[in-house]
Amino acid sequence: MDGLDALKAKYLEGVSGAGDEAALEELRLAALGKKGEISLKMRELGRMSPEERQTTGAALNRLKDEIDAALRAKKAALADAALDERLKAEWLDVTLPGRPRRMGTIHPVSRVMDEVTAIFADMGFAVAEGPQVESDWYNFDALNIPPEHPARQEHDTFFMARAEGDNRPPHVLRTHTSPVQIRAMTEQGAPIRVIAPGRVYRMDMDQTHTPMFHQIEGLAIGRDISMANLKWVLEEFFTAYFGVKVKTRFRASHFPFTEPSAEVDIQCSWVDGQLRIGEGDGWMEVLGSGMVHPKVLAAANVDLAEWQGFAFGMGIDRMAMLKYGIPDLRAFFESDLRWLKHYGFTPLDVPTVFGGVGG
Ligand code: 2NL
Repeated sequence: MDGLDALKAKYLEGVSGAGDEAALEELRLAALGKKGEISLKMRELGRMSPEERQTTGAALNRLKDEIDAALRAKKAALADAALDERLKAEWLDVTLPGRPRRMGTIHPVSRVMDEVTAIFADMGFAVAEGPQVESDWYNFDALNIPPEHPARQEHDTFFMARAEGDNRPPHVLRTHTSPVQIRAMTEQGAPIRVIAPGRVYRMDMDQTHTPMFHQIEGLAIGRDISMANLKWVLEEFFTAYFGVKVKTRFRASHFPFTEPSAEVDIQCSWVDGQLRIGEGDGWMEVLGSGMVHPKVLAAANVDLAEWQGFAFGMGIDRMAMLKYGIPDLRAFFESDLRWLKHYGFTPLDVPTVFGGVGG
């Protein structure tokens, strides 16, 4: 028994003094491994008398359990200590403010699209969207622009390339968002009230023109919709958009897709080289409009005997320049971060009619 007490003392001391897991493993092998001291002692049991075997066997088993328990406890204690060390060394102050990140801005075109959409939505217009690559039928024929019409000539339309023998109808980059409204009328039928904002393309590039620009068109078809409704809707729109009462002036004009047609001016004045909208006796042209041409209604399968309505179109980029005093159109599409920071809007400030999109 003395032998076992000595073994016990040796291993328990060893365990309590072990500095890491490797040392513990070494002790485990030395005591309990296949060729460990306890295991060897177990083997000697066979040569003992039955009584001796019983007492020594029980003592060995107890010793084995004790050493095993000590090893486990020490292992857990070492892991706890290691974790404590890490927690002391590594810490995180969750009360620190976050690192500042540069926030992007909303482009004036997107902002104005949102403002215009909010105003028309408030008057019952839904937003319609459509493809930017259109068949020439949707972009031209359906809008009463026949093949020989000057607007269709190569000089201002981008045509999609077509391989020799490709028999699909010719396609173009849409030159206005009217085809979106043809699609909406065809799919939904009358009555209908939609606006179609989006990108349009024309081969033109100078101080005031870019080959891609933005347009918003509006369409209202009902049983007795007239030019009077058009005038009210537009005055209501401009007044909400600019945040001051704005009068409009209609001048007779011509578009293939409307009859009669009118160009619309808004009231303005120039004071010390500064444009003021909604005051004075000057006028500035801002959009084209009219009563939808019967041929256009027919192209969209709308029954002429029952329905009529107005349509209008305006440039979004121009509306943004007027409201926010942005001088150069071409800078709109140069992606200059300084320009975007200066003229952009905070994403958190979403325009609504009740919040006042004007001003
Ligand atoms: C302009 C002129 C206009 C329309 C667009 C339109 C759409 C359909 C039917 C009839 Cl589906 N008309 N759109 C009408 C008049 C003028 O735009 O100068 N835009 C910048």
